[in-house]
Amino acid sequence: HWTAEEKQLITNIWSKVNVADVGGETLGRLLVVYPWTQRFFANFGNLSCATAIHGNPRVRAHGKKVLSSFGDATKNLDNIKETFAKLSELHCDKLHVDPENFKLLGNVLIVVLAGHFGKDFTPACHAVFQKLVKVVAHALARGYH
Ligand code: ZNH
Repeated sequence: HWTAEEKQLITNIWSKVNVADVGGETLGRLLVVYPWTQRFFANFGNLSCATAIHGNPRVRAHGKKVLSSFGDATKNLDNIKETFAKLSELHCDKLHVDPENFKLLGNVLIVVLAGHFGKDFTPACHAVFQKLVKVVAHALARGYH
């Protein structure tokens, strides 16, 4: 369900994404804007304020891990469900992350990408990423039962 243009756009943008920077900023912002999401990271140390969150090396490292994993979607656009099947079970059975959080993270990611790319984040880029984060969130929610 992806056109050649959409695939091209995603590959092109993703090749320019700094996964550590964008990942760290995305997870950090999620924790600031939706503070209840901090409960999943109680063992990450100081999350007492926005400055502490954005300066927390464990937030940055985990954000990088999550965004690298998200990048797998861009390389497997035609089988995103299978790509995230294992992770979906992990987030459900072991981590007990409410799948609503995948949508929140996706929207924060779009804000961060727009900030990083500026004028290059065109309406077409926005549309294709909105679609991608939706498909990924759906794939991650699939293993919930
Ligand atoms: Zn997650 C983990 C991915 C979202 C929470 N994650 C994780 C990992 C990965 C991921 C890859 C690792 C695994 C292993 O180790 O094996 N995530 C992901 C993705 C996404 C996500 C792709 C989307 C896009 N997560 C998320 C959210 C949340 C989370 C939203 C909440 C809020 N995760 C989590 C946790 C964990 C994880 C808690 C665990 C951590 C530690 O290590 O401790």
